[in-house]
Amino acid sequence: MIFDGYVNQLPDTDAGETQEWLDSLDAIIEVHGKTRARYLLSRLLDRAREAQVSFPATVSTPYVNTIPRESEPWFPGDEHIERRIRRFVRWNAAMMVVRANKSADGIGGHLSTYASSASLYEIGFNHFFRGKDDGNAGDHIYFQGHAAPGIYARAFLEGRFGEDDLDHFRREIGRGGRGLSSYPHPRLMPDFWEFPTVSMGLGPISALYQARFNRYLLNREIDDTSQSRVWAFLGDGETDEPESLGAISLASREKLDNLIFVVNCNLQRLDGPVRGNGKVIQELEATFRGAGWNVIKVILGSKWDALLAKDKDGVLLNKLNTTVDGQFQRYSTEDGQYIRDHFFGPDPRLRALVSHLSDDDLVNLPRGGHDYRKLYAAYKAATENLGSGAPTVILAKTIKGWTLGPGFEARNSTHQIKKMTKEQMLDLRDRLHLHDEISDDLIEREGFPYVRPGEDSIEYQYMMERRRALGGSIPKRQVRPRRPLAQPADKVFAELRSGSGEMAVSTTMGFTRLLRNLCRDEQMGRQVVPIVPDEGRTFGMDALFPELKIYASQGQKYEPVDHDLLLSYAESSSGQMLEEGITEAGSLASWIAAATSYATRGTAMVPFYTFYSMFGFQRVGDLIWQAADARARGFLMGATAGRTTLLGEGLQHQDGHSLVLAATVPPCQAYDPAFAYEVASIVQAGIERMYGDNGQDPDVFYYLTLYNENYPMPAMPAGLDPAHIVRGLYRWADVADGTEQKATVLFSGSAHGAARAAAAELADRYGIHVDLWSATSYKVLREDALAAERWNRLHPSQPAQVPLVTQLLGEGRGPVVAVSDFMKLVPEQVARFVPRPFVPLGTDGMGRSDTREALRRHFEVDAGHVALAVAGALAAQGTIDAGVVADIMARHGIDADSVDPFTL
Ligand SMILES: Cc1ncc(C[n+]2csc(CCOP(=O)(O)OP(=O)(O)O)c2C)c(N)n1
Ligand SMILES: [Mg+2]
Repeated sequence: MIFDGYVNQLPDTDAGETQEWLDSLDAIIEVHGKTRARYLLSRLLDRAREAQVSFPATVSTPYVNTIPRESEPWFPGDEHIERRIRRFVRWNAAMMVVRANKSADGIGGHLSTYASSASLYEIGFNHFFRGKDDGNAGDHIYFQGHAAPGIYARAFLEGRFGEDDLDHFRREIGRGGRGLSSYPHPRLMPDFWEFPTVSMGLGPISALYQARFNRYLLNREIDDTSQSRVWAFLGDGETDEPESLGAISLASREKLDNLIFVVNCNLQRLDGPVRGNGKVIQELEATFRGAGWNVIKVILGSKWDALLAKDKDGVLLNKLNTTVDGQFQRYSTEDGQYIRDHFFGPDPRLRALVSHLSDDDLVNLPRGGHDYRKLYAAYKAATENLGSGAPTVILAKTIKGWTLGPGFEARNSTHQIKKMTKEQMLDLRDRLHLHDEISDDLIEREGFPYVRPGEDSIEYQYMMERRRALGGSIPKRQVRPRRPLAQPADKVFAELRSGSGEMAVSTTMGFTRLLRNLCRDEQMGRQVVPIVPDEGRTFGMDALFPELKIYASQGQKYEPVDHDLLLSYAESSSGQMLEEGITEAGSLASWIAAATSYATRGTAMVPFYTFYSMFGFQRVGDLIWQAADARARGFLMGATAGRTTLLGEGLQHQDGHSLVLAATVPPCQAYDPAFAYEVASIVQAGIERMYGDNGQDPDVFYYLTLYNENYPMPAMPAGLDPAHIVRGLYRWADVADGTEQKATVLFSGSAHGAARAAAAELADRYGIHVDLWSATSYKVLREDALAAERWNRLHPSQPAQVPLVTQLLGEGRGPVVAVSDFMKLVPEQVARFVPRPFVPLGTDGMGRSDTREALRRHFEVDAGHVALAVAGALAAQGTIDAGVVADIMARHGIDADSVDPFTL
């Protein structure tokens, strides 16, 4: 306990006074009981807080609303009209899911999630969420993915969608792909959704880092983000994802009072209760409060207020505190008699509290999350929290499937129900009091009809006026460059193109230079965002600390231990680098915020996130997929790449497959450059594609592997068109004049060393001349080839297109051996498009630790194995004598019976 280490170590300066206080407490407990004692202690703590007697916060409070009735603000809206609007939204949201499943059985969708959260959204739409029509960026709102039908239904009421649109919910292929996406997907609805959320946990962590990124933009005086709040709506079940809660301490550390989480606590997830035997709201309160958040619980609807006011013995409070969620869920499905007997029943004092209420009244004691005024109070408090330094979480207790009827409400199966019987629909209509609008005739004619109040209706006028006052309809995604990005000067890249002379350097070092040069660029340098996850030193980026400075919202309040060194750890509130600490998920979320800033804020930023390549696609692959959905533009730099190049780290560090995983993400432009000039050319072309206007799809991002092996970086060959580097393959060295080309070796990344050594040996010792090609991107080559193949399949009567890789390699003769520090699957992406015998070499198998030489021998990607592969393929063709093969094996000491590294 906090007290053990505190009270027991301090001298008691007035023992008599202490004893008096203790005696009073004892007396209270004895005479009035523990509940009263607890109440008094809470009052004392409250008073102490008011008087700014700092005291460690208690992490949980009783199971009642945080904002007492007396502190509820005046509600400025028209409750009646807003309720009517809400009912129309509820109705249409339900109809669109039911109709979707009628027209295509099994198409899915969710009825109950939105039904539980309608008020949580509507209060925001009518009173809080800011739009973009005033030219500013507005609020950033992360809608709970499964609540999408409700958001569409509101857009329908606002006239943004028609019935045909609603009828294309989850039908994303017809009508030229203009369906309504199942969940928030900017990739599929780029004018509507801004933030992808449906993979549980990614919404909350992205929202958190978006709020942080807004502060970064503000502190660096790049964009005035002070008027934008970030709202994240999430499910209570969703909070079990590590990403949901794993970063919340950052929000309070960074004083993100521009951030509001709203947790829809319907006590259920997909299969059943979130905490049947516990209390999820209490658990979340403790977690968030412990992390320094402002926690607002909205548990009880207004009708409970009178009961609580009468609860002199604290029995009601005690019952609320001790009833577990599973039981609350049960009460939601039972009648008034059951509630009277079981909740209020056992204790006569409790039973007496509700003796004046009918059974119906007991059923209708609503949860706070369905009480509009309580929610208004919570949202208002949250939005007035700016300046407090604390982020806010609203924990709103709701019922899953609310208003949908007994077949839905709080049922364990409710998450999955997508259909309604006619009776259930009629019941819903009655419950929503929509008889006038939805006549029996209409139902007879249309089955499950949509209904929309006309433009002259008071509901329409009211909701549109509210949205106008708040900056227009949302959600809305807009690419509206408020701060366009100028292209960097060409000289930024010149240093890398000229090579390193005799000096041995790595592509990582080259990239760090490039990053520095980019940041110094007069035109766009300020818009570069270098991001590292506590790995800057590993990549030599500590060199950037003093110049760029590490972003720290509170500046640097200490004198760093290395202050006298050239490369000291320099933090500043206007720092440019984001040093995220050991969180790949957080770093990726930061990167996404920066990489989508061109749209969310109209402020194009160019983020470079540099990380251990092993901990990228593999560790946070789902966030990368989310980035693709969000149309992120930026650079992911997979450093310490290669299963043999990063030596000594073993199987959890040595990456030989991130390029395989990268191949699964369509917009990802994945490159495996060997030389610094290749890195420079790819980055230059990438910036132009993503932020310039060169006619190519700009909604892509780049993944480049970087290695830590040092070698002299060659200058960019004279006459080499940088576009040839970007297209994925170019001839790096032809055979010597006057010799006959017998085979071809393709290399990528650090494997160029083995390829070049093998080529030299084959030529010098055996007169076998090979040309060397740098394969910078098998992914790009494959996608080009697939496109050609598809075109040919669909246009059989027209002249066939020839894939680029087929054209390029069709020029040569003999076998093609491809070597890289990645799995064979990487070059195999193009195998069937290479019009010659194809032999891939690669690092298949789990990694292990040893020297580079030993590892390359082990994985059979060293010079000896490249030479062997070339000679073996030539011998198989009958072009050379088999003796050459045997000679190569003998000279290199290659053991034909060594164990296959894949099996180890
Ligand atoms: C990463 C991930 N895992 C699983 C799912 C499947 N899934 C969708 S909704 C859901 C339950 C959601 O419960 P909760 O967060 O409480 O939301 P509610 O619908 O109750 O508001 C699950 C498991 C998912 N979307 N994402
Ligand atoms: Mg839930």
